[in-house]
Amino acid sequence: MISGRDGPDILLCDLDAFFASVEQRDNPQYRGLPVIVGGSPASRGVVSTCSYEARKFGVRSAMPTARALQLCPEAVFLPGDMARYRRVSEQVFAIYGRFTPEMEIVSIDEAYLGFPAGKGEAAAKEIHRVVREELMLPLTIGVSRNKLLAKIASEMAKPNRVGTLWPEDVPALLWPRTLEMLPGLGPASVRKLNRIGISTIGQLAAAPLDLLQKYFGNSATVVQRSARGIDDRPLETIHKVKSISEEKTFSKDLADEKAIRAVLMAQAENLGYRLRSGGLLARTVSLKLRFSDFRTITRDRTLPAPTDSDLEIYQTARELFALHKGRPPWRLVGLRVAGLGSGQQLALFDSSGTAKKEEDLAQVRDRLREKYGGAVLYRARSLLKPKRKKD
Ligand code: TTP
Ligand code: MG
Repeated sequence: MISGRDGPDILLCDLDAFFASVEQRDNPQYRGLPVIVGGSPASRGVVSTCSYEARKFGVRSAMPTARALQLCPEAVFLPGDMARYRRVSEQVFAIYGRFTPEMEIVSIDEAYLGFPAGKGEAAAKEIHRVVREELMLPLTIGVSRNKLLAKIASEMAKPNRVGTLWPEDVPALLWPRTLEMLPGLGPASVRKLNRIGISTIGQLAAAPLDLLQKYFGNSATVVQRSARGIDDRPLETIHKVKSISEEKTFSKDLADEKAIRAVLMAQAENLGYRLRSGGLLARTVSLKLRFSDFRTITRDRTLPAPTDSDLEIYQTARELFALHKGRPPWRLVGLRVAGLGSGQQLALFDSSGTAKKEEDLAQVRDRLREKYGGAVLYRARSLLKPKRKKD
């Protein structure tokens, strides 16, 4: 029996050669060349990742960089820029968030997404297209009915494709493959199994359980269920993210309250956008201030109802600032929203239309932002900020 027929469709989205792809995108002269991103060979660094061109030479993640450069002396070697990769990663996850709030972030370039049964494959194709068009990054998406098969589907489809591995295809497509294809089975386990004559996933699926128990103890059942394509692990969705924050340190301490409020407005807009992208609502807003003597305070407020509204976050921040601003100048200002949960915002002010208009404006802004990247439409107040530093 192969389970997973009743639950949602699951996608595993994994960017291809992520750091190297960002470098090739941002430096067109590296496109088509072997690129290695990693620690310096002089300090015994290791390879973080390498482009598919470099993989042809046998270069792999976690290999000493010195060894990688021996294998591929003509490679472009780069130390990497984590801050930039993190920003790109956030942009990618924000795109996923437009399609579903059911997102489990696994790593900087990998996330599981959930969709209603039957909708996953079409969503995957659309996500693949949007990521290519808007961010110009290669992405592989595996589609199935559970996390395990979605992961295997992506491994089979790599690079830059959408692939499916439905439970009913497991006997034909998965069982003939060797054990290495099964995530979670380390090289030591593979060797043990090979020694007792099990070399394909099909053989593992059919092996007597008591034989496997000798080698795997209590894990034998899980191992065999994996070989049969069964996996009941739920998505650990983004709702478990506890808080989202924005902060800014000024290059010169700021004494102008209006300028601080403009920064708060921009931060509230970013937080509102990030909440809406993830289909989340926040219960609390907290303000962080650092004074010129480095004293730092944070002050929270719980909202009457959960929100994803820029304006409500801003108004709360503004009130907190008025109450706790202390003595100028300020060195850092930050905003955080916490108590996150999923759901639609209650339309509290429907009769007056205020809440509705606010929501419409936020939606227009989000669409523009998705189209053009970064914040494009500011409220008048954000414009007070003299020069918005783009980061
Ligand atoms: P992966 O998704 O494992 O690798 P990748 O995206 O480079 O290549 P693939 O096409 O096979 O998915 O990891 C994502 C990023 O994490 C990768 O670009 C660099 C970083 N990373 C390390 O820094 N060290 C490592 O050992 C690995 C595996 C990844
Ligand atoms: Mg990857």
